[in-house]
Amino acid sequence: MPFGEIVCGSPGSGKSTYCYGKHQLFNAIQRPISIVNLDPANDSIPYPCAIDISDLITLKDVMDEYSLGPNGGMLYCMEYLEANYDWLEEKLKDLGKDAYVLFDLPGQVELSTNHDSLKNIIAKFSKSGFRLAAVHLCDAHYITDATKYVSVLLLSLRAMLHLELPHINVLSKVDLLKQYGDLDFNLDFYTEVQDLSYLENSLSSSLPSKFTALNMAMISLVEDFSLVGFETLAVEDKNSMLNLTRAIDRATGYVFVPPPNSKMPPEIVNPTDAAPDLRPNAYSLFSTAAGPARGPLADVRDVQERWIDERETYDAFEKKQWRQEGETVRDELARAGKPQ
Ligand SMILES: Nc1nc2c(ncn2[C@@H]2O[C@H](COP(=O)(O)OP(=O)(O)OP(=O)(O)O)[C@@H](O)[C@H]2O)c(=O)[nH]1
Ligand SMILES: [Mg+2]
Repeated sequence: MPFGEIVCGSPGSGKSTYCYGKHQLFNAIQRPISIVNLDPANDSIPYPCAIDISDLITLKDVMDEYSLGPNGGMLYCMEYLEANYDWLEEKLKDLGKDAYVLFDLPGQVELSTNHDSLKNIIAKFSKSGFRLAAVHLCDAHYITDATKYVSVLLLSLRAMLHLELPHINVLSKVDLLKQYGDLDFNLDFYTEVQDLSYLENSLSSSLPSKFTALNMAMISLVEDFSLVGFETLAVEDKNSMLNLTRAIDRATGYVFVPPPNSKMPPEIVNPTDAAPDLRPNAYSLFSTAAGPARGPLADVRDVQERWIDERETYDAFEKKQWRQEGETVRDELARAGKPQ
């Protein structure tokens, strides 16, 4: 059964970079992955592309031929893809029944909030057997301002209701948060979306009172649905990528069984050295996969410590580790008489 992720989110939220990062991570752990570029304006694709919508249609051709602007042209491209779904279906079949496919979408938010083509295409994926999750990236910069955070909450809720898939919202680029100054609350306040009434002070200090009331009304709408929450992502950080991968696997029900004799990074499976409660139970792989997340940066308070409170200390520590690893490799090469 093929599995996959619909990677969506606003322009520049980090979708293509995330796909590339995931490609590198999955190759390292020998887990299957194929990436489908569904952005017809993506002319500098960073990752190896299994299927590219540009082979079917490009935004530039549509804009030239029909005198459309970039937004109208993008919607046309998606409608064209929906009408020519056979093209995509044939190519997806070639990826095999055990494929794990990332669909890198364009940044136009209306595609995941109110336009029907993407939703119809997703329905066709599901009909052909795909188990999918929507991975909705939001730039973490938005949590630095209460009004922007409210807009992100609404956008995320709207995408969840529209796409009707198992849904993971992600605050991307958390590694940059520290440079935007102090947050009003700890990171877990923004990721857990528990008691948003605390936002009232921040909202009333930056807006006329009538807008504060409107914002508070929207907040209570988000709270009433009680659906929105966020994972975090710093794409260059392996632990961050592994934790997000785990959250997505739990949403889709994917259980990764490594190929026999494969060499795994120590953080993932270490059957001999790990404490018993950290070892996967070969007889209940699914319960292990669906169990509580453990390991580095699994808790959002650790993410806050890593990227906000103690960022310099961690950066210095990692730099030292990399230097030591480099020296070890160099020494080993020298001992083996190989060129460095
Ligand atoms: N520091 C940092 N930068 C990131 C991260 N993820 C993405 N970026 C940067 O954010 C910028 C936008 O990333 P893209 O991957 O092109 O974003 P996108 O969502 O694909 O953009 P569109 O396709 O235009 O909608 C790039 O400069 C990336 O290097 C991250 O986790 N940390
Ligand atoms: Mg992109």
